[in-house]
Amino acid sequence: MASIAVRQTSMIERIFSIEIARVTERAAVAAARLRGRGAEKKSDQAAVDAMRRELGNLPIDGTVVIGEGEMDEAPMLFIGERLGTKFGPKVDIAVDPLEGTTLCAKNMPGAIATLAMADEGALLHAPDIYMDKIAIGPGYPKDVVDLDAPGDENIRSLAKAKGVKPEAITAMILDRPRHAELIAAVRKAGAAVSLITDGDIAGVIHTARPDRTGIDIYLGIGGAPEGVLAAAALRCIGGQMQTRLIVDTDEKRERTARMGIKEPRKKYRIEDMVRGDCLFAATGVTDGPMLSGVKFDKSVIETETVVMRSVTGTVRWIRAEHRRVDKF
Ligand code: VTB
Repeated sequence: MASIAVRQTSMIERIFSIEIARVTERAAVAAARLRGRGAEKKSDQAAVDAMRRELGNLPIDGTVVIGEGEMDEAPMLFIGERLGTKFGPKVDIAVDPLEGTTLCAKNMPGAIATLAMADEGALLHAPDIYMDKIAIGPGYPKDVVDLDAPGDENIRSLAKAKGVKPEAITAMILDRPRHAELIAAVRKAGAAVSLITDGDIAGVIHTARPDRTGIDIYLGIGGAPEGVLAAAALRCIGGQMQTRLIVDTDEKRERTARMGIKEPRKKYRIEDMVRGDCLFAATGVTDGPMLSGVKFDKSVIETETVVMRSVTGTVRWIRAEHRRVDKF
């Protein structure tokens, strides 16, 4: 009896790995219609509406744990919102319907629609505050780099573990004034720095395939919700990540406590942010190094989506042609 139940659960979970692609596809198409219009809020809202509509059709009893904000500040996909038909497994859902609203508004590379799903209680309920992050790909000894070590030291440790000179290492970092010192330290160690204007979920994912992306390590401070989504992706494809919430005001301390976080200064690893198996999906909105953006043809809309499943580590790249253009 128990084994039938287990088989059914894993079958449902396998089916969801395709179903969640539908959700991010719809969100990406909705946002892509507004690419390059300088309309950050509008394109985000379009992605939110589409994602929420599609999630509502899934046979899940889902709760949004990473969403558009707390209940009073976000009308849709707010943290705590229940989604799905309710007839199905209890799951946590983390969403970023449009990661890189500015990239979409300016039609710059790298905007994506993204989502992660895990068993109820498995995902860290991160408030929308900053988070310090460090991530590397698979195949290295545990904790070879350390969130609390200086940037140059991490570059040297990583280079040694990879068996190369620091000059052969490339770090990806968000281009922000707050990272000036970090960038200088990484360069001082001899490594190259690849700067991005937005989009650190993709930034972290890049580290999982350094041979293809040229990125060995992701460093710096970005959004905490994006950190949890990135951790879900790395849980599926392998790699290491360490993070810490930046709780530097009373207001943030309160919000963090309200999310149920008891140790706000804790250094999180992937298994602390995603405590169990998960699914991750992302669809390109604008063309980017990881995913192609949505292409609109007269009768067909093309999307590219990556779906990952931690149970097996399978990564699927789904290029879809949607014929019912009117349905999107
Ligand atoms: C990052 C990045 C996002 O926010 O998390 C960043 O991944 C952090 O915030 O795409 P700041 O912009 O305040 O530095 C985004 O750029 C936008 O959500």
